[in-house]
Amino acid sequence: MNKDHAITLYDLILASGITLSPFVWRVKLAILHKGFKLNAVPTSYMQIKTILDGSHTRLPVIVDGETVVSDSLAIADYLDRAYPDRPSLFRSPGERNFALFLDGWMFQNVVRHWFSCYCLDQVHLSCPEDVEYIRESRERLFLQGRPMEEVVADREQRLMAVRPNLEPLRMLLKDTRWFAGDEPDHIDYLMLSHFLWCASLATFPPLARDDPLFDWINRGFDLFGGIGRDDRLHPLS
Ligand SMILES: N[C@@H](CCC(=O)N[C@@H](CS)C(=O)NCC(=O)O)C(=O)O
Repeated sequence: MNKDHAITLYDLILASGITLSPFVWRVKLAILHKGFKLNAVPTSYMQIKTILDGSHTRLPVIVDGETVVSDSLAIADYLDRAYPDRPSLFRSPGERNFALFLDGWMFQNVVRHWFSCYCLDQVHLSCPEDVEYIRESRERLFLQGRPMEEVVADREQRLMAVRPNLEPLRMLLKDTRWFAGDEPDHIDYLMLSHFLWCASLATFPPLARDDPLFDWINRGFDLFGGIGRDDRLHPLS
């Protein structure tokens, strides 16, 4: 295979064509970090079952030559295993553990709350064929059957209340340029993927303008020619 070949990524998109899924965002960043070209195939939720052999139910899925890999963590591990001569996504097993911990912490303490504030935006911004599925499945699986309009009603106050939960990230970033140290790697991409997901949906911003996290967020959104500088993304403050 050509050393600069493109890796195909089945991308999960909103109606505007922008990526939605945090799991896809992190894989996009990972492929670019490895120095590959990205061949993103826009895919709606309803189209997932039509890709490749029809066996896939979730994205991301990548195709690299003859190899098909699904699941964002398995994809990162595959890229490091298959291309050890290129920049590592995880520089050590300890760093990988820390990255997984931080990712789980972020889901539990921040993303879960943000989701309940932005679920209705997802319905409004989804591809037409996804709208009904997203509303029904998200209300049933994640919102205890409550109508989204009711769930998001007090979101402005709740978004304010989530801001202090991000304090451990602010503390950490006081002493380090990236979560991974002097240069970003997959720890930063996992964390950036949450803010990119949020920006894909946030018709009302989650953060204050003077949030010190913006130093890192802005540098992250500038990576790879400005991956987070897309007009279809919403401002985070
Ligand atoms: N553990 C998987 C999770 C992937 C995942 O849950 N993807 C969601 C999008 S965020 C999906 O494809 N959902 C399909 C559906 O809900 O029908 C990974 O890390 O890739």
